[in-house]
Amino acid sequence: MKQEAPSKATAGVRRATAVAHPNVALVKYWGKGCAATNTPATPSLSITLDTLKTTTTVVEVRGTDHIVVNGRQVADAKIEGFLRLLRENFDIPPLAVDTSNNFPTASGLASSASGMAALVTAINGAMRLDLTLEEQSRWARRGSASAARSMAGGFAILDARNGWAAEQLLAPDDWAINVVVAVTSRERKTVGSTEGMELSRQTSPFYEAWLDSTVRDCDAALTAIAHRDFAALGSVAEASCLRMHAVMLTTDPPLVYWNAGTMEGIRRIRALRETGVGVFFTIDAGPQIKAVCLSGDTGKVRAALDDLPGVRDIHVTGLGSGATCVPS
Ligand code: 2P0
Repeated sequence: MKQEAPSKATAGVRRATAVAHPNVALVKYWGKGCAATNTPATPSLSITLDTLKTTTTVVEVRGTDHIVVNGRQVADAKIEGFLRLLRENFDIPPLAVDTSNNFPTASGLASSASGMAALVTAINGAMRLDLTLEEQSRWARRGSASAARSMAGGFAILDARNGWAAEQLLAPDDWAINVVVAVTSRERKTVGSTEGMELSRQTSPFYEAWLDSTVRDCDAALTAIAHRDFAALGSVAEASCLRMHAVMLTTDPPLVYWNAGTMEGIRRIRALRETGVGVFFTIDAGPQIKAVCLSGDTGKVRAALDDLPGVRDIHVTGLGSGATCVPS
C-alpha cells in the first residue's frame, strides 16, 4: 500500500500511540518501602485483563504540556509529576498527551496501572528512548507501582529479585482463565491508593503482619501457577485480598471500599464454588468484584453476577498482553 506523504504541518513531529491493559493483583500490593522511588514494601503478582484498555497518544508540541483524559483537558498531578521525573532523566520536549480508557477511571479498576504503562510506552516510542521492556517497567513503577505489572502482561510478578521491574511468568494463552468484572459503582473512589496505603502504614495495627504474609502468599501463588493448580491459586488470592482489606478496615480513618454488591458478590462466588465451579474472587481499592474463573465456567459465573445489587456493567475478559505501541 502506498504511504501518504506527511503534511508540512506534521512532518518530523515525533508522536506515538500505545495501548496497555489494567491488571488485577492476586497477591496484593498495599504499602511502600520507599516513597521517593515508589518501591513497594510487598511483592505482588497479577493477571492482565485483555478487553479493558487505555489508549494513549503523545505528540511533541511547542509551549507547554497539554493533557487530555477521556476527552477533557485536565491538570492531572500524577501525570504532571511523572513527566517532571522523566525530564530529570531524558530530553523530552513539551507534549500533548491524549489518554482514554474504555472502562471507568479511578474506581478500583486499575486505570492508573494501564494509564502509566501506556504513557511510558508511548513516550519511549515517540522519543525513541530505546528503553528495554524491563527498563520501561521500572519507569512505569515510578509513576504507579501496579503499572510495572501492566508493562509485562499475562501473569506478572513485581518483586525485589528483578530490581522492582515486573516479569511475565506466563503468557496470556498459557492458562485458559477468564475474569468477570462486576462494576457495582461508577463513582470515583474517595481515598486514592497512594494516600490510602500510606495511612495504613502509619495507623493499621495489622500492617507489619500484612507485610510478612505477602511474601508467603507470593511463594504459594508461584507454586500454584507452576502446577496450574487453580484451587490453590484461588485460595491464596482470596486470602491475600481479605488480608489487604483487613488492613484497610483497621486504618485510621478506616478505608471501607466495599458496598452491598461487593459483599453479595463474594457470597455468590463462594456458593458457586461449592457446586464445583472453578472460580474465586478478588477486590481492589474500590467496590468492583472480580471473579477469576476457568474459561469453561465463564457463563455460569457471569449468570451468577449479572443481577448483583447495584450492578452497572459486567465485563468478561481473557488475559491480556503487555503494553505496546500501535499505529498512530
Ligand atoms: C494492587 N492496588 O496490587 C493493589 C491492590 C490497589 C489495591 O496497586 O501509589 O495505583 O501509584 O504505586 O499502583 C494500586 O496502587 O499505587 C494498587 P501507587 P497504585 O493492584
